[in-house]
Amino acid sequence: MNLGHMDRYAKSLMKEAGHKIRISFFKQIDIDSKADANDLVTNIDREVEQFFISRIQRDFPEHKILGEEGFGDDIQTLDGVIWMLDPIDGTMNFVHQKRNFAISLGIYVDGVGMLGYIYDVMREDFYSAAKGEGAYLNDERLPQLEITPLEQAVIGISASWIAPNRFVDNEKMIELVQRCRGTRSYGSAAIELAYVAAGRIDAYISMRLSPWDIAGGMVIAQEVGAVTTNMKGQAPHLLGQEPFIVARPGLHHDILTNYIRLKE
Ligand code: 2AM
Ligand code: CA
Repeated sequence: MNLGHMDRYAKSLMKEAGHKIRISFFKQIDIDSKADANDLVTNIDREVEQFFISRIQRDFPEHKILGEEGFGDDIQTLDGVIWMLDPIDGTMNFVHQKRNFAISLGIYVDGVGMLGYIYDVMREDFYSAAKGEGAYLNDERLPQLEITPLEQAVIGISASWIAPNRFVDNEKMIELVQRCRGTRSYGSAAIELAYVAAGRIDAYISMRLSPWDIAGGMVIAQEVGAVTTNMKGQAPHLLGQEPFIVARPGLHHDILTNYIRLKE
């Protein structure tokens, strides 16, 4: 397997898809909802996923694809090469704001993340990493993350997890919000992972993420020393939805042990 070739190929595919999304604002965008009324999907999400799949199937016929919109393969195990794709991460932002969404792609080999990409399409910020070779924002290498105490940390978190909810003890989350320096919510898991990697926020927490939301970002974040786990401190299993945390080392342990109380 030639990872260098796959890396160049994936980067050019991402850029081409980003261009398609930018020009999509000049045509009709049809909005549907999925599981619930606020879980949005558009014809552009579907078209971009189909674009990736047709290219990958043509040029890497042995590889499998896990895509959010379901046009890829039915993935039951992590064996082999799997491209984990979210064609638009942050669809609500795509629809309401026309910015703050990303294409997210991770390429995994036998369950190990080898290549990761997040493309903030409207800013044209391209985050990428190859396992063991560092992470980049456009052409600049991202530095290793240093330790930051909670009192100086900015945490990416949605207000959903501070309000009473069925996943986590929200009183502990209120304590977390009160102790940290500040909170931010960008509405795209991929962008929040990229921001942790770039040192713009210090942690990101979500109680319900899917493999395609985190696959690319995990490769990038790990390359700068961020810790990425589920709320039990284990590697995310990447075959279904799970609570997720990414943070600087030290801070990850502090948040997980002192503030996260899952409701089982
Ligand atoms: P999406 O826009 O691709 O659906 C917003 O809070 C972040 O969480 C986005 O990255 C969004 O991805 C993801 N997200 C929202 N609802 C989700 C759900 N039900 N399952 C998995 N991911 C979800
Ligand atoms: Ca999506």
